[in-house]
This record gives sequence, structure tokens and C-alpha cells, in this order.
Amino acid sequence: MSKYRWRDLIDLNDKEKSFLSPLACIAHIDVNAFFAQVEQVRCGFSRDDPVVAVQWTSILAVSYAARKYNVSRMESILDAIKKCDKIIPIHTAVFRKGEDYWQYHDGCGSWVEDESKKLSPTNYKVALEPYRRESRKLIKLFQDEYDLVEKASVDEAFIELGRKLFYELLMDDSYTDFADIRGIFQDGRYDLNDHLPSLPTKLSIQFSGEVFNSQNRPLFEDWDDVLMCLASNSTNTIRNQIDDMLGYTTSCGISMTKNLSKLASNYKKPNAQTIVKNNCIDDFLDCGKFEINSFWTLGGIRGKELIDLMELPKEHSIKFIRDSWPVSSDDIRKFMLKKIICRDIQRSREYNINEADVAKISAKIYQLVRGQFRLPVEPRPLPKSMMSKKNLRNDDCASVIDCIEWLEIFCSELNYRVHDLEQEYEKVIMPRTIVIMIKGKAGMKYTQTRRITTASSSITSRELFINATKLINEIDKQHGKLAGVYPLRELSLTLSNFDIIDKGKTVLDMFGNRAISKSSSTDNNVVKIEGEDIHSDSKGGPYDASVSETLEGEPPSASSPPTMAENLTCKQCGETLQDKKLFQEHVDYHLSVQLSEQINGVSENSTMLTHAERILLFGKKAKKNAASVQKPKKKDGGIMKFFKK
Ligand code: DCP
Ligand code: CA
Repeated sequence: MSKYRWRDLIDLNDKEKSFLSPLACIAHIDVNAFFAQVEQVRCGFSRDDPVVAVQWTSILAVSYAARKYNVSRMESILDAIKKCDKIIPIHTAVFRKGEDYWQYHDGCGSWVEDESKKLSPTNYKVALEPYRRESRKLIKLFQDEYDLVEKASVDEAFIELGRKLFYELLMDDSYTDFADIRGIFQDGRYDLNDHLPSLPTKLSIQFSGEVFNSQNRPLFEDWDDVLMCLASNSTNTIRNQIDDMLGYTTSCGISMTKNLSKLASNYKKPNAQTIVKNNCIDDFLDCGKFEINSFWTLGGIRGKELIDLMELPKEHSIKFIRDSWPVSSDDIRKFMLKKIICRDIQRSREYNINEADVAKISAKIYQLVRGQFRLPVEPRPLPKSMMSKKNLRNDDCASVIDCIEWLEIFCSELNYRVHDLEQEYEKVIMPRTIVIMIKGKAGMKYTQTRRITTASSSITSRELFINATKLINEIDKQHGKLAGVYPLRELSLTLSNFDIIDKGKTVLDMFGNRAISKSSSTDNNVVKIEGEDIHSDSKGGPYDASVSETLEGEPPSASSPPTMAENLTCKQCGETLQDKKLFQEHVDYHLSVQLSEQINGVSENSTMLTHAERILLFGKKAKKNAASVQKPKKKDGGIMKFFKK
């Protein structure tokens, strides 16, 4: 008899429960030397060519062929060429100052002798769009095959295989090995609390990739092993597809949890997959390659504090925790708490782990070291803002004209990224706030904010540029003449306060309640994401720097949109609001609804329709306009724009 129950297997068919089942299978797939492979494929090199992707003078990604020469990331390209003159440096695509499109300049870069071919940050900004494009293709391949995919970074994803495995085991007749269990399931001859039948005596299925099995444990002991095996065949197929269609090798880890799978995909690179079966989890964690700070999120200061607080040895810390606290996480909690109280008496600095988080972190550590820390695979919450910025040197930006030339690039980049997010989430995303920040040569920072009040159904770089130009002119007028401003040291543009317009499905399904407040409308799929939290990737380095950073200083209050009446009475519906902030939210709400209606069509309750439009759309018996207040004339589109496209 199996040690698992029918309930454990049936739970795999439920996206909400699957990751909690002891039969869960989660894969983590990571592209090897991502930027380098993108350039290798684009330029027609082979995998044996030692390609490196370069940004100015630094190496961003090192192909596995180049790693053989001991070349590493963040090394200068000149140093790398000294190590091996066969290295093939390829510079990332760049935007040129004053242009709103990116381009590759193959054959150019800091390592080329010809001065006219040296790309420099004085006139260019790195464009990461080519990598985002490839990333989109990867995610699309995953999403076409699996129903639960979490993009973890630009080149990695978690996949939860529950439904796929459930189908293969219990419904797919081509797997003859499983005829018996399939029969029981299909006839309904089971109770959820019953144990599953024993494994068939003969199994013809075989694992793809490497099963981590340092202790030579039986390959197929129970149904979890069978599911891992099916999972390994499935991920192998998709990885081959990525190779065939895009030309990239990947590494993959498969196990019961996200944390373990991430360690497993990193275990063997390039072009490999490692399976950590449930009966080999401790063997894997104790193999000597991992310590407590190898786990995702415990790599930084938090991990170091934990090592201090738990008095962990330098080596075999995972096994040490398991052996020292065998019974419950509460024992870890008590131990850490004592240490924290002592520590805080002689407190010399701020700490990351404090009394308030001890219970939570103890429970997490207790589970992590046993490979039992369960996290759902789920779409990332949408970033609350996105930034394009440039660090500036010398006279890179000595006047408002220079600013405008850089802003042209920023707007194009942000426009790409908004549309990138739209594809990832299958939503229409409309930023409502735009903030410019300048840092003068003396180090002072100034910011200026505007609301983006367009009612068009999609943001464009031109629209962003119009807003950005207004902002820079305002800020220049106010501060430009001060000593210590030009030439600037930093310029950035940030978009935030996104309206998320669903094209039909429910948004809360997708994002839950995380940082999202649904607008008061019930008949429009509009969600506003509020606050100024800044999205950041899990990785540091130059890739991060151009993704987003926190703004310092309070932005001044937003300028008024044209529809705002000074007496705080909405021209659209007649409602009078108590203060400017509420009024602004109210105006935003109308804009969001209008936008949603352009995308999704209108309902009869819409406040955006005149009575005549209502009759045209819904017939003579249509309700009168909800607010029965005359609506301002729409500038363009007329009634046709309310019809579904
Ligand atoms: N990246 C970057 N700066 C960093 C980290 C990453 O620019 N500090 C970029 C370049 C990488 C890509 O992100 O190609 C993916 O990062 P990974 O950490 O996954 O590294 P690679 O894919 O290059 O290598 P590996 O094969 O080890 O995953
Ligand atoms: Ca990678």
C-alpha cells in the first residue's frame, strides 16, 4: 500500500491546493548564461564560441564556453581578453541620446581600438529590450504547456505541474503502466482518505535527467517517485522545445518545493536537469554544496544574522539545524528569542531579524532544512512603479535640451516596459502618475510630478514624452538657474499608480488582495494599484539598476487634470468631494472606467454615456444617465469607441 492517500493525488488537480500536497511537483527552469546566449544566437555563433555580453567595459553574462577560460561576470572586458584572446565580446543594444529606438552596433565597444567605434555612456543608454523579448517568448512557451507559471526573473520560471501529472497518471491511456490506478479512479472506487494502491510491480517509465541519489535509494518507492519521473519527462520535452525554437540551453530542477527546485536547477549547469525525489531531500541538502544561506532570500544580511542568532557552524549548517532542533520550530523560536533579548540590551545597530519576526522565521527555517517549506507558484504581483534612469558624468547632461534628449530614450524604454507587463499579465496597464527626478552636480535632488490624464486605451511613448517634457521644463524653470544644478549627475523618470484594465477575466482571481484596492465600480474590471513601493528584481547588478530604484524625497503634489473643477464638484457626475485628494481619486476613477469601457465595452449603468448614447446602445427603455448631469463633450471617438473591438 502507498503511504499517500487519494486526497493527496486529487489535490494535484486543484491549483490552490496542489503545492501543499506531499505529491507536489514543482520545476524551476533557468536559462544558462542568458544574455550571452541571446547574443550568441543572434550573431550566429556556436555554443563552443566563448561569447560574453558586455555593457560598456563590464561583462554582464559569460557563456559556458568562455567560463572555461576563467572569465567571470563583472570582470572588465579588457581583463578578460588578457586572459584569453579568443573571447568574443558583444555589446548590448543601446539607445543613442536623442533617439527613441534601440539598436545593436555590432563590432563596436570599449575594447575596439578605433575611437569612433567605442560605445560610451556619454551618448548611449543600454537597452535591455532584446532580452525582455526573448524572456517573453520563453514564458509563452511555458504558458502554452502548463497552467501555472511564475516568472521569477528575466530568465527563470517556476512551473507547478499538478494538473499535467494528474492527467497523465489518471486519464491518459497511453501510459499503460497506470491502467490499474486509472481504473479505480475512473470507476470512483475510492474514498479520499483511502491510501493509494501500491505501485505496479513493473514500471516502464524512465527519468529524464539526473536523479540526485547519493545513497542509492530505490528509484521507485511510491507514487511521488512516479510523478517526479513524469515531471522530468515533461520538463525535458519543454526544454528541448526551447532549444529547438529559440536555441537556448537551460538548467532545470524538479522537487516538491520551490526552494529545493531552485537549488536543484543550480546544481548542474549548463544544459541539465536535476531531480530531488522526496526520499532524497536530506541527502541533497546535506551534499556539501549548500548552507543555510544558499536558500533563496537568505543570501544577504538576513542569512548572516541568522547564522549568528542560531550559532550555526560554517559547514553543514542545514544538517546542524535539523539535528539540533528535531521536534518543533518553537524550540528554534525560543533559542533565537533569548539571543535577541541579549543582543538588544547591548544594541549597537539596526537588525534585520527582530523579536516580532522570530516566530515566522523559525517556522520557515524548520521547514526549509527539511525541504518542506511550501510556497505557491503564482504570477508575480505587478510592480507598483517602474523607473528609467541614467547616471550622468561630466557634461553628459548640461542643459534642459540634454535632459529632453535623454528623456526621449526613457519614454521609449518605459513604453516598451509597460507593454511588456501588459503581455505578461494579459491586461491593459495605464500609468497615471509620472515623476521626474534630477540630481544636480552638488548632489541636491529635485522632483516634479504630474498626473497622466489621457483617456486613450493604451499608453504611447509620445504621450509619455509630452508629459516628461512638461515636467522637465517646470523643474528647469524652478531650479535650473541655481548653482549646483547643471550638469546633472542623475536623471530619472518613474511611472506609477497603474490602472489595470482586465480584458474580461476577474483581476482579483489573478492578484488576490495584494496591495490592490478595487475601485467602487462593480461592472467594470478596473483595479488601481496604489502606493509608491518600488518593484525590484531578486538580482543586483547593472540589470537591476536600470530596472528600478527608490526615489528619495517627497514628490510635490500632482498638478490638476483639465477636468477638475475648482469647487471640487465633478463635472462628469455632479458629485461634490470633500478635499482635493478625494476629488483627484474621483476623477481618476472616471478615467479608469472610461478606459475600461473602451476596452471591454459598456454596460447600461455606465456614467460615461449621454442619454442619447444610452438609447442607441440599449434601446428606448434604457435607464437615464445615472447622474443625470450633463457630461462634458468627448473630444474624439464618439459613440463608436464604446463598442467592443
Ligand atoms: N544579470 C546582470 N547583472 C547581474 C545579474 C544578472 O546583468 N548582476 C543579467 C545577465 C544574465 C541574466 O541577467 O545573463 C540572468 O542572470 P543569471 O543570474 O541567471 O545569470 P546567467 O543566466 O548569465 O548565468 P547562469 O547560467 O549562471 O544562470
Ligand atoms: Ca540564468
